[in-house]
Amino acid sequence: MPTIDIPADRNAPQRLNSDRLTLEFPTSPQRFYRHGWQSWTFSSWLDPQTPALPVRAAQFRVKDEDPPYALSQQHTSAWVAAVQFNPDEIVLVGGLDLGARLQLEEKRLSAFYESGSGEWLLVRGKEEEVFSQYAQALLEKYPRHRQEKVPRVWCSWYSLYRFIHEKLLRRILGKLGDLPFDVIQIDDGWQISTGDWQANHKFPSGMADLAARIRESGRQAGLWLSPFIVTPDSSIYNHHPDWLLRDEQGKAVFAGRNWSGMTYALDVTHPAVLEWLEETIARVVEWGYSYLKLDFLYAAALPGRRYQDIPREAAYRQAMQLVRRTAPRAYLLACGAPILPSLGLCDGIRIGPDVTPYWLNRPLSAWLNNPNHPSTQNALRTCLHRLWLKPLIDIDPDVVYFRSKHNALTAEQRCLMQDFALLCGFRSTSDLPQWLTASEREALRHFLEMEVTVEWRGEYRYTLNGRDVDFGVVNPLPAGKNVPVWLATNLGFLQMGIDEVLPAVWESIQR
Ligand code: 9PG
Repeated sequence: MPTIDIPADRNAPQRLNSDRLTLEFPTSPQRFYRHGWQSWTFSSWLDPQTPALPVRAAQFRVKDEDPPYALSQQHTSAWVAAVQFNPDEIVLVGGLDLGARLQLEEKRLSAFYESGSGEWLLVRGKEEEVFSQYAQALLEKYPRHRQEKVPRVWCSWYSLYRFIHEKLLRRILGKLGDLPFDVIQIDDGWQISTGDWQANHKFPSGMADLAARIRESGRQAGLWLSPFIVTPDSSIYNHHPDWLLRDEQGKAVFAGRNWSGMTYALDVTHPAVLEWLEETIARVVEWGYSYLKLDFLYAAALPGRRYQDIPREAAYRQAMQLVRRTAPRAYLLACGAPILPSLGLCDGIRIGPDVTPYWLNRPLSAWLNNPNHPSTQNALRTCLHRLWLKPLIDIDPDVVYFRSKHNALTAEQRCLMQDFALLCGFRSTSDLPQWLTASEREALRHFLEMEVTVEWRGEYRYTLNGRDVDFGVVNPLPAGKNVPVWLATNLGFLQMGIDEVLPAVWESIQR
């Protein structure tokens, strides 16, 4: 196993090929940059002295972490990590191939490929320089899928959650009027089940009809699907047990719990699954959807025994290649997606957990030691540490809010989210037009239309159109609390029920 010296030349990157390498530093680094595996996974600079503590509730570990390392005692990073010795002295080690992981143990940084070997980039310098060099090296390997204007999106999730129905969406479409959105995207709640991607009873006219209405308004129609997971009520789960990914004991691989219940991963190397995937994607494209938000994608890359014996991230990428071939012109937004294996195939990617109409779900996130969990603060923090991905792919920090109704975020917090979205260059909201005051609606219009000039002023600090903004306020990790997991979980769900579900249900039953 090669032990590598810290690159002597600043800014002269070294490239090497190896299955694993170890860097021994003379002193312990002050900070460690940890990059999360998939969209929602915590990414930030860390104090390496703090122990790597697991998410306390097992039920969230699969959905939020890279499961094989979820209980690791060492700080683990996916594809890239960096260590800092003083403000201008950063060493970055970045894998350029699938399956690269890095772990820090005091003064030693170990980098390895989960299977086989691959290329590494080692570079030393200032933070912005080393990350930019890594992004450039990735860009050579995974050329940007296409360079077009980033679409401005209205998405149904963050107001209505699963409580959508045809009549309500038609009403919203009318009320959006001439607000300059390029895409109206229908999120979770339209399908029969997770796995049966056909319109349910709440969409009696069918999904093609809704797409046609959206397109008549001069916009692209967008649709959410989670094609790599199924729930036990789906026909795949019940009629094609051989399509499920299985662990070494032959048990179906649990892919986490979501709003539809318990989910299980598909074996995306199985020829019948690939055939079904192609049919499913072709069908929604045929319905008229040209923007696909593909969610819970990590499931395809969970560990397990596959029909084809290929590494887990290669299995994911192969399935995404099929999606891309089937929908060559669609805008693909990857969500809950392993980051590096999505590059060059998808147009955009979510780079943080979900936002919420409140700053922090303290029980589910702080008390359970889960900075991956939906919460605006968690979303901003992880996204802030992934801005370096911008040259590679459209980076989606999730929606922003303009509404004050049904919203516990302060005006300052909403403004910070809006500024951050401008920095990312991805603009979307879920606000219902009927929830906006006249001035909020105008502020939204302005946000969608404005030209932005950005200057970087230092770590986390930017000037946006002449205004200084410091995003560093999102960083502090709130203190944990030693309350029982069941109590924290239920209190967290209660907060979601009050702040998220109730307004959505109320809206969905209005005539
Ligand atoms: C639809 C949503 C939205 C959202 C996605 C994804 O159970 N959970 O903890 C959980 C967390 C996040 C989540 C869903 C469930 O969000 O990021 O934009 O599309 O799915 O279900």
